[in-house]
Amino acid sequence: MEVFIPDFNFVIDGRKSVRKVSDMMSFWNDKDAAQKAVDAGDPLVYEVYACETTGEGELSYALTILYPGKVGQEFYMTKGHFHQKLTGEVYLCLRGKGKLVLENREGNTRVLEMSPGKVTYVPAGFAHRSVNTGKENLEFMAVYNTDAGHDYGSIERDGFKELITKE
Ligand code: PAN
Ligand code: ZN
Repeated sequence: MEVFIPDFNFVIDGRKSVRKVSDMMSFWNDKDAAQKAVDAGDPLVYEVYACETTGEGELSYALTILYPGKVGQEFYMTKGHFHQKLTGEVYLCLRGKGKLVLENREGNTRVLEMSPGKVTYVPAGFAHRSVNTGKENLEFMAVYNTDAGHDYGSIERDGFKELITKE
């Protein structure tokens, strides 16, 4: 019997989201500092390259490149989100230094270190935000359920309790 073996060697498919300071105005703690940064050239904060599969039960994955910098006292960070479905996620840090901030709907918070080779698990039900506290790029791979869905609205409205201003 002939068995068809599909090629599962997916690569990052080049889909790219780009976030500048101006794309995240409601996420920054210091709005005046954010406006000044926009007026001074609106720097790039992060970009995401993803391989998004389709189909129930499948996994998708993405590489994030988060640049070093600050808006006011706050380090450059991702917007952060909850997953719409109760699903966890695995982060593998490849380069740089930073923090992964977790917070659930009850307001329980954890701040975890990110450094090259470190694998971090985001439990289901926890919003997550990455923060670059170093002087070089923070680069990491995230693996998540294809059906997870991304809810940014709750973070845009309420923010995270933890503001990362120190290394
Ligand atoms: C990551 C994030 C990525 C960008 O792939 O989507 O780091 O952060 P924001 O989505 O908060 O802008 C992930 O957690 N995916 O589920
Ligand atoms: Zn996620």
